[in-house]
Amino acid sequence: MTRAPNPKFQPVSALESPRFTGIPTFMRLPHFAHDTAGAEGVEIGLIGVPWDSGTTNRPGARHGPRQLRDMSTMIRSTHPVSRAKPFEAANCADLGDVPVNPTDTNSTLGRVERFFRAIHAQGITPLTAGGDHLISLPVLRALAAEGAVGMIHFDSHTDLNDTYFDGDKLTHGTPFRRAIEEGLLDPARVVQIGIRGSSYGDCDDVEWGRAQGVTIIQIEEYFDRGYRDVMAQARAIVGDGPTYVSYDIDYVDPAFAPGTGTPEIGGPNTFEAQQVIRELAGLNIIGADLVEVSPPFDQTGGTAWVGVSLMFELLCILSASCRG
Ligand SMILES: [Mn+2]
Repeated sequence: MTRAPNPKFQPVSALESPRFTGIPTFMRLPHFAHDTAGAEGVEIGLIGVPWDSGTTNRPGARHGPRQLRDMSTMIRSTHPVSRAKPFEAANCADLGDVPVNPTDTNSTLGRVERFFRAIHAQGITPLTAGGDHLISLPVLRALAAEGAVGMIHFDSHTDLNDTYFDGDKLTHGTPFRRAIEEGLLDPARVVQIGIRGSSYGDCDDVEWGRAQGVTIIQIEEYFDRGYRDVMAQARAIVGDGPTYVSYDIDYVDPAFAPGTGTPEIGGPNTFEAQQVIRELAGLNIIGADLVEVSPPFDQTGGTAWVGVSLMFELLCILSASCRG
């Protein structure tokens, strides 16, 4: 925290050039392709995965990263509570978008995995903007290559379903079932928070998850206990082992974040949406994502603004945790 900020990785200052000017990279950071010399020294990479072909209902998350970048130009440099200065604490850069294949799921999963394997080998911690929630699967395939990791997952849905339609195992409702089956996640170190909404059949997703050892905290329990108590439990469950954070924007009540594929009422407001991230401080977090922002369903950009504000919260946690 005491080292001098690296001038190469500073965002454009809004005190010098107004925030509506310039090319909208994530948080006005410099952009470097990960496989070029410019990316040397990057510690946290902000990456877009503009892909939504895993979506089973309302599409549009492929347009998320671009609108998130646009709205992210409103982010300033210092956290209001912790006073964290993530752009000084770690070398952050916009590493661009993964070149996805919008017409082929397996091709895209391969492209995303290769991209994240490369940046993982470079020692870069990813903060990813989706895209629909299936993108977390290839990210985990890359980051958990050395062994199963834990996960704190904020969402209305478990995303632990088995199949859709003609037995399709790869949709945005199935990524974490696949990740557990593939040994990428240690279910005893997985916590899902905020689960709600009508369910398929006999809630097979919840039952299967609990049978594997996943801790699933439905929204009724969350509000009964309060976020501090719930997050204390989440911290204890993941412990100090490597932990991924996956944040679906539909965790937030659709009054605040309507621009998403599968909204569910009865959720946390934006204040609690921030607080739960602040409770992650000090954990061993190996990467994080913010997924399911669908700009066509909120053309005001309000949902994307909520999304990038949560990405800034995540960045403050990641930058502290990657500096040690
Ligand atoms: Mn989800």
